[in-house]
Amino acid sequence: MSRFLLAACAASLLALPVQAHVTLEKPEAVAGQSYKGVLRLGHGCDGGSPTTSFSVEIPEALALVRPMPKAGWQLSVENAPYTKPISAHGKEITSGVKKITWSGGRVQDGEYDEFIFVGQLRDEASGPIYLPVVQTCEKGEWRWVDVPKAGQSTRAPAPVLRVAAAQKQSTMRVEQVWSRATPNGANVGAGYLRLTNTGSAPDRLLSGATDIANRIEVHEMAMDNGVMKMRALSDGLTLAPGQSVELKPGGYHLMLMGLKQPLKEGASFSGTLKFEKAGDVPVTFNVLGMGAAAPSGGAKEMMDHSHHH
Ligand SMILES: [Cu+2]
Repeated sequence: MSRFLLAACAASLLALPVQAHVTLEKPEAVAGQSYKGVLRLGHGCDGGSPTTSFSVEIPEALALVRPMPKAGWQLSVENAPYTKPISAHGKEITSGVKKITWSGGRVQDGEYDEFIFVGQLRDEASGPIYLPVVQTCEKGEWRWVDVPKAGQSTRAPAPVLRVAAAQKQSTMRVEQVWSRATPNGANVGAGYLRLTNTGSAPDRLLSGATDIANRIEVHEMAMDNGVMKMRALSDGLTLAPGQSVELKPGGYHLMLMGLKQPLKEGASFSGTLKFEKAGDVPVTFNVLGMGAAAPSGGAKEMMDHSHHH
């Protein structure tokens, strides 16, 4: 290979900025969360013409958008009604920014610049979201609007934002999870806890599971012909929004059916509770003494006494 060709290869490697599409500095986001979009401009138009205007279209999945002004540039914003309103700070917002244009500035071909906005991804946003950009130069323009199809490369791809689903926050608060020691040979055990439905819809505790028993049922104690009896709640235990329910000895409780090993005071074991809406919630049961009535307050006192005497 001649010296000339080598030089030409090196030059083409150095010419990489031609490949610098308009991209987002942070191409990943999470549904329901705020997002700061930094659009990066890497070069001018064909022939090295300087950029004088930069506009971006905002998809509906990106709501509550506010552009950042740039010194030396005029900012103009087009608003449009949302097809679906979004609530912010307790208010229904029915329209928002559809297009942002920065114009009247100048970015030379060999320079780099950024165009910035903030917004919030809707809860239901998912997958790739495209933000078409038009870069206008003194001579010509680049339309960064192509949406790539599988296996195809495009000359001027639109900046893409990949949106991940939000981690679902549990709407069921589970506290003070405990159990009672069992005598050797017992084939059932009990579990107790306090539940609070922090969601806005009713939910039901359906059942549970643990490695140390065949299954966990939801039971209640109730008077039947003057006799206290327990029965399985086949429809589960319903909690209204905001409601707290304590599962405790003599009332609602979890029943560990087919206990595989005795429960020893001071030990703990894990399991999951199954809720109709909140789904599977992992829990750890702390095993208290056989006579324990609750993990704090009176029960603790009782236990402490039993140790002292
Ligand atoms: Cu029971």
